[in-house]
Amino acid sequence: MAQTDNERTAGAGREPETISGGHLVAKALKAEGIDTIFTLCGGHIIDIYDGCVDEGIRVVDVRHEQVAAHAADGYARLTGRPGCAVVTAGPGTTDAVTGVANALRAESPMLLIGGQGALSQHKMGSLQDLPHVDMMTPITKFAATVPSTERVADLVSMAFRESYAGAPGPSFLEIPRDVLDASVPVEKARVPEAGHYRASTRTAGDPEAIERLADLLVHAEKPCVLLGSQVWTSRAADAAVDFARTLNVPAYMNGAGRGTFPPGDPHHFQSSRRYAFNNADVIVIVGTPFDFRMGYGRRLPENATVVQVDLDYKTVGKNRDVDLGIVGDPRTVLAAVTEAASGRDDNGAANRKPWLEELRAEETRAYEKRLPKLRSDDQPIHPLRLVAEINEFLTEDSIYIGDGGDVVTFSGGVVQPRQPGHWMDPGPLGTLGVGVPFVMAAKLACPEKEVVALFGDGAFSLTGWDFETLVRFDLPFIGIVGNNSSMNQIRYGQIAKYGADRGEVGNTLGDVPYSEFARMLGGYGEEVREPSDIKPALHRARESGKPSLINVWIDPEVYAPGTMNQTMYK
Ligand SMILES: Cc1ncc(C[n+]2csc(CCOP(=O)(O)OP(=O)(O)O)c2C)c(N)n1
Ligand SMILES: [Mg+2]
Repeated sequence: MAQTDNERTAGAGREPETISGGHLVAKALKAEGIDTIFTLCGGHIIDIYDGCVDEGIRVVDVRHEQVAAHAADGYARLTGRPGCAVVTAGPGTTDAVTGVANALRAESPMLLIGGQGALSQHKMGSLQDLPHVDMMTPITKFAATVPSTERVADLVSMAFRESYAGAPGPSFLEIPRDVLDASVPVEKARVPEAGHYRASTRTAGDPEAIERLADLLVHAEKPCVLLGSQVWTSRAADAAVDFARTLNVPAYMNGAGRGTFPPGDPHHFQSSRRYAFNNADVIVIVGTPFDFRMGYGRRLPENATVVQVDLDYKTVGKNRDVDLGIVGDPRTVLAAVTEAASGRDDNGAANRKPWLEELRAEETRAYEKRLPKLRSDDQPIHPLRLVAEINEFLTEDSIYIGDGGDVVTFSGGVVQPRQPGHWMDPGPLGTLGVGVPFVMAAKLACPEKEVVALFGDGAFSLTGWDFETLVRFDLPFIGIVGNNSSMNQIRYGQIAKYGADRGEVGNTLGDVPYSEFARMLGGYGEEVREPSDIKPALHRARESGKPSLINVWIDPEVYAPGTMNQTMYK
C-alpha cells in the first residue's frame, strides 16, 4: 500500500521520500512508453508487479516464459515500441532464452528482465542462481546486472538505448533480489526522463550513395526491389509505395515486409521473384539480409547490379558483394531516392512498362499452374486448399500469423496480407511455438484487429497451453491447426534420405482433436475433414467471439515444394 504524506513525515524531522527497485523499473518502463509486460511470477520479481500497479502498466501473466518473451517480441513488432517480458531467476530466465534468441534474429527490440539471487548471497548457492548475463550476452545487444537500487531505472533506460543500435534487437537485465526490493531516497536514484535519454536512430544514408541509386534506377530497364522486414520496422510502407510507383519498379516482399503493397496492386509481385532476379538489370534489396532465405546471395545473378539498403552496417555486403551499399533507415532512404530521381528530366518510368508486363504474365502463369490444387476437393484435404480458403477469409483488418513447418510454407506462397504489419512469422530463427504468443501480442496491441493464426500441429503443441491465457484475457482469434499428425517438414527429408521404413523416426505425432482442447479451455472448436466445410467453420469461429481452433485434417503425404527441395539448408 502506498505511504501517505503523514506516514512519510512522521517521526523526528522529515524522512526522505524513498522508492524501491521494482518501482524504479516500472517508472523506467513507463518513461519508454511501455504499457504492458508479459510475465510468469516468481519471488524474485514481485516488486516489479507492485511498481506496475502504481504506474498503470498492464501485467499479462502467461504459463510459460517462452511465451512471455515471444509475446514481448510480437508486441514490439506491432506497436513500434520496445516489448518487455519479466521472468524469475534460473528456470524462468532459461525458459525465456528462445524468445530472446528469436527477437535477435528477427531484429525486434525487447527487454527481458530476469530475477537473480540477492547480491548478499552472491555465489553462495542461492535459489535459482545461474550466470544469466553470460548466457544472454551472445543473443542480445546488451546484457548486464543491475549493481545497485539507485541504478535500476538508469540501466533500464540504457538497455532500451542499446536495443536500437543499428538494427534493433533484444536486451537483458538481471536484477538481484536485494537490489530490487531495497528502497533508496528518490533523489539518489537516476530516473531518466521520457524522451530525453535516447535519440532517434533514423539515419539518412550517404547522400552521394542516394544520388547513385537514383541514377541507377532512372536508367534501369528491368529493375526490381525486394522489401524486407525492416521496411515494416522503420514504418516505410508509404515511402516504399511511393518509390515503386514513381519509378515504376516491381516490388517483392518478404517477412514483415509483406503487405506493404496490397494484393492486386500493379506493383505487387510474388510468384515471379526468381524470374525477376534472373532477368533484372538492377536489384535493390531493402532491409533483409543475404541469409538462407536468399541462398546467401547466390540466388542473385553475377551480372546484375545489386544494391543493398539496411539499418545495420554488418548486413550490407555480407555473404555477397554489392555494387552499392547504403547504411540507413529504409523509410528515409527510399523517400530520398524517390525525391532524387524525381529531380531528373525523365525518371524512365515509362521505359519499364514492358518489364512489368513480362513479370505480370509470369505471375499469371504461376497462379494458373497452382489453381487446381488451390481448389482441390481431395480428401484428406490438400494443404493448398486450406491456405487458399484462409486467404479468401482474411479481411482488410486481419493480422495473419504463421506458426508451423510445411503447412505454413504453403501459406507463404498463397496468403496475402492486405496491409503492412499484418503478417507475422518467427523470422530467420524459424522458431516453432511463436503462434499463441504472437496472437496474444497482436490482440493486446491491436484489439480492434482480427487475428487469424495458422498452426502446424507440431508447432501448436510447443506453446499451446497459453491458449488458456487467451481465454482468461478474453482475446478472441481465429486459430486453424493444419493437422497432419506429423512434423512433416522434417519427416519429408528423413524419408527422402533413409527410405520409407526408416524415415519416420521421431517425427510422427498422435491424431489429436485440437478443437476439443480449445473447448476444454473455454474456447470455440470444430473438427474439419471435408474441404467444403473449411469456410463455414472459419466463419463460425469468427462469429463465436472466442479464442478458437478449427482443426483441419490435411494430407500428410503432400509436401511443399520448398520442403521437397530442402531449400532452407542450401
Ligand atoms: C523450436 C523448434 N524446434 C524444432 C524445429 C524444427 N522443425 C522445423 S519444421 C518442423 C515440423 C513442424 O511440424 P508442424 O508444425 O506440424 O508442421 P508441418 O511441417 O507438419 O506442416 C520442425 C520440428 C523448429 N523449427 N523449431
Ligand atoms: Mg504437422
